[in-house]
Amino acid sequence: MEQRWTHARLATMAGDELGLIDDGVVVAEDGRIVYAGAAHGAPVTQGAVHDCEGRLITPGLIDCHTHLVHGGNRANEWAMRLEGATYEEIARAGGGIVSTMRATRAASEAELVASALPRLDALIAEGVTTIEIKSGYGLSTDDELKMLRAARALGEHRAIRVEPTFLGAHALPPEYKGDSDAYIDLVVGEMIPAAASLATAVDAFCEGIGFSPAQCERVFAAADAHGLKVKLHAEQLSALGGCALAARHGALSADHLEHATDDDVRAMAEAGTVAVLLPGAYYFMRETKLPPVEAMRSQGVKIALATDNNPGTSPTTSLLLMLNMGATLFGLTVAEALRGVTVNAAAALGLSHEIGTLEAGKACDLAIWDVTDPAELVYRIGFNPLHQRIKDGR
Ligand code: DI6
Ligand code: FE
Repeated sequence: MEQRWTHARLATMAGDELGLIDDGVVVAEDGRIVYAGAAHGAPVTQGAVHDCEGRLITPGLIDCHTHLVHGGNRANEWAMRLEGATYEEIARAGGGIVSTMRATRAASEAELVASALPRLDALIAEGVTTIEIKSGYGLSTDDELKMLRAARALGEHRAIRVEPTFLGAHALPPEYKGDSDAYIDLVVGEMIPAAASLATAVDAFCEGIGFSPAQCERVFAAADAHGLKVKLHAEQLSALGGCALAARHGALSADHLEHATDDDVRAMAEAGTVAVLLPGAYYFMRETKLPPVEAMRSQGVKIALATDNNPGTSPTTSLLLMLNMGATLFGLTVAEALRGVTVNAAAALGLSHEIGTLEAGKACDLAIWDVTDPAELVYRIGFNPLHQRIKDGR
């Protein structure tokens, strides 16, 4: 079926900036964009016409880094942190990721889906049409697969594209009693082969409280062997060389990056690895070390922004808030912030050919906003001006 959205201001994200078109039209056929551009050049079509009355249309938003599926929450640990305990102290005392592991193991697939749905709905209400969801709180083969199935099921409960990522190397489960190499044996020997049909990418937590670069390298090798794309949590709490490792392996993205060096950024630029910045975690952890945004800019590294929704370090379900935080905390421009949740987020998922811009041939995923100036989307704090969200033309 043909459809046409008229009298719109388009932020197509084509080219290097916002790709603004003042009197714009989007034409779609069978869920795909066949034209996005100036009204005067639009093809003549039949079918439904939607008058946007001057509203702004952006590509549907993309949250390219989340841990949306998880059991329970950690409000209690947050309260402890407010009384002086540190994240690392809580993690070493058996709290942290491992407490979410226990709650996640105790939940059925259906319970994981049910608990994630309100979070997903919050993102959908802000115009999100694609979401990446990681496993990583099961930490046994069965529980990791359960998380991935729950992530996929969310994409059947709602009109949203879900990209499931396998993050078995997120934390060491206590039954391994400190033997992280033995756990990585399980990740590469059993989990990745079993997850290969459910996940589209493999991630790991390269960190002092996570896994070493050498261990992450084993995870990447297994991912390669199963034809899965890779990405990495790198340089969040310390500089371990994760970025360089990710770049060497042609990773889609390296994520967090507060402690990344200029050399890391250069390696990412050469490899085309996207920098996924997570201002919610920076804020919630009261981090003070800023990611090297200026180096990313000058080296031409693509920057994406995501919620990192997770119960420990970023309990946010607002990608619009991340736009504001990316600008206020990290110094991104309006165009950088908005490209970070559209075209560059698509690149971080290896989906540039499918989504992220308003261009012929892409999926007709639109966010129609009750604003005319794109800066309003970045400027407001805690206000949602979404007028309508279109997924695959519907
Ligand atoms: N980095 C993070 O910020 C989250 N995971 C990761 O690898 C934290 C996960 C948690 O604390 O539950
Ligand atoms: Fe994360």
